[in-house]
Amino acid sequence: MARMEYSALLESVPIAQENLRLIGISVLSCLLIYILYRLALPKPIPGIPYDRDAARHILGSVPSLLKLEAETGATFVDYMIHQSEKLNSPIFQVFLGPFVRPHVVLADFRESQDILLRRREFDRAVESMSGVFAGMIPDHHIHMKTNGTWKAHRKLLQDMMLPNSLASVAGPMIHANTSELIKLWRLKAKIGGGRPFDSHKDVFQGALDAILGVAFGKDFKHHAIRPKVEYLSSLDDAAIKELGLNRTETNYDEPVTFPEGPKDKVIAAILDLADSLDGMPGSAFPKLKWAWISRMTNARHAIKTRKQFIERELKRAVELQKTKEGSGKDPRARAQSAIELMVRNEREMAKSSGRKPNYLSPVMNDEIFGFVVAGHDTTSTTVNWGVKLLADHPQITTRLRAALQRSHPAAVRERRSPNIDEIQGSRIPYLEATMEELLRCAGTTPSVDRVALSDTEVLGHPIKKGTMVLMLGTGPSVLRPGFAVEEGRRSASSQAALRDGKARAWDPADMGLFMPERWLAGENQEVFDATAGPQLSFGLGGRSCFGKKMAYLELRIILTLIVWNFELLPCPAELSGYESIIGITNKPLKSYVRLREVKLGEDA
Ligand code: HEM
Ligand SMILES: *[C@@H]1O[C@H](CO)[C@@H](O)[C@H](O)[C@H]1NC(C)=O
Ligand SMILES: *[C@@H]1O[C@H](CO)[C@@H](O)[C@H](O)[C@H]1NC(C)=O
Ligand SMILES: CC(=O)N[C@H]1CO[C@H](CO)[C@@H](O)[C@@H]1O
Repeated sequence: MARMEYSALLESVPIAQENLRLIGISVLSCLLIYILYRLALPKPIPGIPYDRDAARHILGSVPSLLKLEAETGATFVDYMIHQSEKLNSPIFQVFLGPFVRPHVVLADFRESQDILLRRREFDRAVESMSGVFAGMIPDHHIHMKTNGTWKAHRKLLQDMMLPNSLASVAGPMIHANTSELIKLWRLKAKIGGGRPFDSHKDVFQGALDAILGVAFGKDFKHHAIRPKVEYLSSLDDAAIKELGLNRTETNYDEPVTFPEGPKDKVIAAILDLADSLDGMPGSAFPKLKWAWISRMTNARHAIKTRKQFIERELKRAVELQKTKEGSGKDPRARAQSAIELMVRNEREMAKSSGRKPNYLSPVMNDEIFGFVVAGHDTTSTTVNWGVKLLADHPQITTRLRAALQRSHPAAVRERRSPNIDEIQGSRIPYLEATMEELLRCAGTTPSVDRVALSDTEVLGHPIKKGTMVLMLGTGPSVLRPGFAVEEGRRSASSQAALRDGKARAWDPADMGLFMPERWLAGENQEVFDATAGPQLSFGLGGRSCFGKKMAYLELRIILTLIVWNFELLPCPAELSGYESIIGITNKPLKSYVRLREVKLGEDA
């Protein structure tokens, strides 16, 4: 009816018709824009503290985040910690862009632990993990809901983490490859005469070699560190002088950049892919997401190279299995790589569910590549933080070296590094404690995400199904004093855990310090206690780190060999400090080392 009248009016007044239409369109557009604007504005969850300015901005918290980043070099995790302090609250919400529902941030270990371990209504936050990994490894279980498919995927490589596989496959491989890194660093320490150099790439590539060895076995032909060792060993005095690597009267504090020599193509492809992932966990922010997508196009070649080489390795593993079966021996007993175990598991899983094995599927390809990706950046970042922390705490490093030397007397006598059997056969509480403390202070993975599967409560605040909860692993209650929380606000299971004596907390007076002793118990600090206090480095519960056991083994081997072979001397101030950048992991902005070889027998 109304429309009829309206058009009748228009027909009767033809001159005004055009104007009216324009006005109508303008009003409608304004209304639409206004509605869109209102829709795009953050919709705070009632009762949970937030930054008032952010709630009034269409981009929510992003402008203040970028501002803090520009002014102080802070990462988004620093921003979260900053917010918790500004709002003086263990729980708050942030708004990560238009049309995005609020993210709840939890800066309280006890409640995080409760969510991760005991609360069924929370699961992996698939969207946030997918932001990071979906482009590269779409069929990997890391960004799947906890369901049957996830379980089947995890089964493919699960027995790689059994003590037997770790001892016979991972240990020797990691040790051999880390020894190669030690060789490289000996050369660098000698050629540079103790000048500082960037350790990041070496550690990254050493860890890559190690995990590639574990994944694909002894015959894998692509190495990152070995060509560098060969290249540096080939330089004579004249070349060293000409390249400006030598120490002179004046350059002791100047970092040396060592030439790298020729690079392996497959290694280069993997490194390119890893680089393209860096910057991803910020993908809640559109700017970074676009950066990622455009880089993906550049990374296309690398993706193809990687798919092809893994397919080749898969075929090789299938052939190997056939040969072993043909020889009539138990193929499992002699599996010598993760990919071999995976092929075997695929065959068994196929057999038990009456289907044909699919050895070259995208799932197989992504699971083994995900093993490499998830496994090496995390570990090498932790080691890079580790060498910094150890260099800045010489008394701790000296104590650690003494503990290592006491535990490996034969190696001291024979003036060599401990071998893999010695390292795997020893339990050294001070080494365990140092590893645990490095993990706590490094903040390699500074937060853990979960999503609510149903309407529920966190610290007494109702949240809706689908809300993401981000738990800080390096903030209040882990690395700095936490907030007081009224016991009644905690969940029932959290309160029960306290009654059962299962709640842990650090002493606020020293929780910010790097102090391995905090993990030691007993009269003479002779017992390592992994549950001494809050630690979120590997996440917790059913979706915690798949590779944790291997990560500990790797850290044990790498730390032992580095501390055994080198004194870590302080670097100049401009090459030191604890600022970080966030890639796949939270990395040190500056990772330099200044090394002096430990000569066994001379200092004893
Ligand atoms: C110091 C080294 C490492 C750190 C700090 C680390 C940290 C983490 C964290 C925080 C998570 C998420 C946990 C959660 O949401 O509760 C995770 C998951 C995972 N990690 Fe690690 N990790 C390390 C080494 C490794 C290694 C060596 C591997 C494999 C060889 C690995 C494979 C994985 C996988 C596959 C997942 C996903 C598990 C799932 O979604 O079910 N990680 N890791
Ligand atoms: C499990 O969840 C993933 C998504 O996270 C989905 O692709 C898959 O189909 C699910 N599997 C089952 C058995 O529901
Ligand atoms: C320069 O390097 C060579 C080769 O490593 C070494 O023998 C020599 O002592 C170095 N010179 C100085 C001044 O350190
Ligand atoms: C890159 C590299 O050095 N890889 C080695 C890792 O360890 C295994 C086992 O000794 C070697 O076969 C690899 O060549």
